[in-house]
Amino acid sequence: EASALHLKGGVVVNADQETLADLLIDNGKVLEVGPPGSLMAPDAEVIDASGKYIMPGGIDTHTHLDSLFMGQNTPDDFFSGQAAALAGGTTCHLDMVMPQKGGDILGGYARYREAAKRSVMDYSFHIVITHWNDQVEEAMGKLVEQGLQSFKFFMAYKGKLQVSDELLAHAFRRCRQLGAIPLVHAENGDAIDKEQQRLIKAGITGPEGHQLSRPPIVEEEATFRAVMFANLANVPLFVVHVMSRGAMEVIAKARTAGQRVIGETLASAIGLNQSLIWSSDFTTASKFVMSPPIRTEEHRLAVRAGLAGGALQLVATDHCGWTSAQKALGRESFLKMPNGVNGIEERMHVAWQQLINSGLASPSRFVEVTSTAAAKVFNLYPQKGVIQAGADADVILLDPNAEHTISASSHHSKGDINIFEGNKIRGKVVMTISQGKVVWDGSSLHVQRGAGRFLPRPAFGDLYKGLDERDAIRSAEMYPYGPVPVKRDLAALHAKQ
Ligand code: DUC
Ligand code: ZN
Ligand code: ZN
Ligand code: ZN
Repeated sequence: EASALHLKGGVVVNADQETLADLLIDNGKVLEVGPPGSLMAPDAEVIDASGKYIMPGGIDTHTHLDSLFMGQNTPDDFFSGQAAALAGGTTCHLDMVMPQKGGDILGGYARYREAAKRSVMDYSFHIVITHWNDQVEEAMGKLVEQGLQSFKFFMAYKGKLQVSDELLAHAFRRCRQLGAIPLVHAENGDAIDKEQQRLIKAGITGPEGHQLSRPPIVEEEATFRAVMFANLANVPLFVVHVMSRGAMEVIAKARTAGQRVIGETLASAIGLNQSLIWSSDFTTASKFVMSPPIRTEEHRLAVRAGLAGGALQLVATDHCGWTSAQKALGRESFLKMPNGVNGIEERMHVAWQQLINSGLASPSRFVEVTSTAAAKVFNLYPQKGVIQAGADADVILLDPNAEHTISASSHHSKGDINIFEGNKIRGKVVMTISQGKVVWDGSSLHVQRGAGRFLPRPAFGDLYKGLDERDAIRSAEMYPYGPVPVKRDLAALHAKQ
């Protein structure tokens, strides 16, 4: 049993306001927030938060822990990946359940639930769907009943994960019917496949071939197509890893027209440009190979401004950090290079540097794009994503004046690569509190294997009835057609289709 905590003298930041306030934490929850000096808790451990921001812990909406991808197992499992996350101020994440051989969706999900028993912080999942039949439709219904309300579709990785337009059309309707939200990896896999063949034939086999085969337009086109299918099915849409200006503009335009589209960008998109991909040194270039690719400085600045200004809604990581030995598998051909980069530990610091130190955004907006929006979109709010009485005590203290440098030599992730190597950051998470306990004190981790909890997330519908419609992210009324009744009778559901 952890003792109660009394945080004094800090600035409490939520998505809607910043106030000088004290905070009482007990029993894993925020007990009270009040004016400085107003809270009484004689037995609580006092933490001096003066000069620091007190913010909701980060929520990373997009990670790949303990996963098999492109024939490789990710170095980070739920223990190491989450420990790294906590050291970087992220206290909750949503991991991608990748399909297993044979495509058994419920079996694949069960494997992840088992792997997540090592967890040190709270988590949930998105379920990746790669094929379609009656069993899949039924499995989706069962998963929604178990508290999973988000399904991911890959529009790239031809012959492997890629789904057809026909599947998207059918699956988006199924999501709408279930009150679930579809996620898309938006890149035109057919176009990429042709470009890859053309480049390999021309003898371009290095990491630059990866970059050349996936230009921004293949991302923009697929984003548009997904938005169109979501419009047809009258379902909200979540576009993962928006890396380019064009894709962002497609999303912004749809939102302006009233469509519920959520754009997720990444720490790598706002923090880095692609310059090092063109390095003649294979080891250097290979570190940055991910899909969609990290783009030019022009795109970085556009996406960063979009995140600050509201064209994009949140920032995640797509954390899938490989070792240099795994990256070396792509020496012969970029087609064999495991795609992916680290970020689960660095995201909060990179976002702080890029949004706050650039002067583009306020601490409130930082909280919104790193935590609150994620909680709302994925139905974890107000348990997560806000500091108020009754919320989970997932809280960070950030010292805006502390400086540090990101490096693989000091990170907690198991990969030996850090794409943000050498980045100097002003602003440091000096304390992370997870479930009411101090798990990171600015230099050491105090985590407990198995402490993390699976968070069931109800489908949209009755839950959000009556919430404020003007909410920035408008998740209160995520569905343009109003609250969806959550039906449990699959036979009846199917008969209606
Ligand atoms: N892209 C990556 O780079 N890694 C993991 C999955 C993905 O789509
Ligand atoms: Zn993806
Ligand atoms: Zn991913
Ligand atoms: Zn059907």
